[in-house]
Amino acid sequence: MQHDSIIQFKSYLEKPGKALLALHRHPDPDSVASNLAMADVLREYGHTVDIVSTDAIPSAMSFLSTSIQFVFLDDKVLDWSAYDTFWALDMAAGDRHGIATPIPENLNIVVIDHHISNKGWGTVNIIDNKEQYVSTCSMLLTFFKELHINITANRATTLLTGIAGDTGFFCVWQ
Ligand SMILES: [Mn+2]
Repeated sequence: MQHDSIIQFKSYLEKPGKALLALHRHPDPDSVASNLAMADVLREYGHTVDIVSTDAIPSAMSFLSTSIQFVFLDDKVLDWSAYDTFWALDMAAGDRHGIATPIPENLNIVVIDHHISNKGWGTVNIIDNKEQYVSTCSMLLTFFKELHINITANRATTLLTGIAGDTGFFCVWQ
């Protein structure tokens, strides 16, 4: 991971605010898990956090931490002005969240994503252009370790779930 990516990540992490996180449509384990792990760390750093979703989450993932309640946007409407920063994890493009309300132009957006198709649609773009990471959860694991963020048992389980999901249970040569 490039050093400047870590610096950017750290600077936003250490600036507590009102954080919005969102699952991508038809949320998969990497989307759910990366958002849960990031939300947990953001809270540790003093941010208030909401995770929104426009789709239901497969019940098979219900074993993951429930300390953070998902906000389901059944009408796909969101008041973006309630937030300082949108942490867009595992979201290859700016419309993948399915939210109908347009994103205000002045909102800070931190994109953290492993999809090579991601063109960098955020204010800060931490993207794996070299296909070094199999999942967004793998990227977070690297960031957390580099910054000496405690990988609690809950965070480890959560990140492993995302990595297992995106690799078809580690059946990817990378
Ligand atoms: Mn993914």
